Amino acid sequence: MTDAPCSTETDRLVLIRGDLTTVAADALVNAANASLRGGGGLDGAMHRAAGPEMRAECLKMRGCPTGEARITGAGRLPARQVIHAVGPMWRGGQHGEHALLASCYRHAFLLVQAHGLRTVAFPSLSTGLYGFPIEEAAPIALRAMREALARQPALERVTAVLFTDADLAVYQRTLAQLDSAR
Ligand code: AR6
Repeated sequence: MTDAPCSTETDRLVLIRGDLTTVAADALVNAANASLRGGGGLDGAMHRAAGPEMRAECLKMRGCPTGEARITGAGRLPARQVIHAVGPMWRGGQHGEHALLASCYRHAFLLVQAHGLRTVAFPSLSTGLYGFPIEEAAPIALRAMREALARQPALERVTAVLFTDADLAVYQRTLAQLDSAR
């Protein structure tokens, strides 16, 4: 009998369909905008669910540049912290959008590491109101997640929470393609 395999990056990367505001994790990542003052989409839902304390903390931050992230408490959300990541608005794909999206994920993982967080759940950043095509965003997101899992052994679980079945299918297909290219 062989021992159970040790946790690989693949075991620790989970894709689910769901509502991020109800997912329990050390950190939930919000799809914020540069003002950090809240907005529509997931950002609106996160702020409504978290309550006024998180909003007050966000307002003190004085914004966050696109491609970066900031961390606050999570108020009433089922998490210890919220990481507010500011993804790029899609402007046709020739304005650095891909690099900025990758940078967003990297910054979020730097905060996860700096704060000793072991589980983190992400939405699909930029692919809603900001219009980034999900087929192009998914490989950027999944590569960043796998790189972080490889570099951070203390990271127990990274969950990508997709809002629709169609988005989940894109992520599943993309992950299978990345795996087969290994
Ligand atoms: N759980 C998981 N995913 C969700 C949820 C949810 N509850 N709600 C939406 N999504 P978006 P963006 C998905 O528009 O594109 C805000 O106004 C959604 O289907 O929330 O980064 C901010 O203030 C999509 O796949 O964020 C910014 O101004 C993904 O989350 C701007 O929108 C991201 O959609 C940011 O735009």
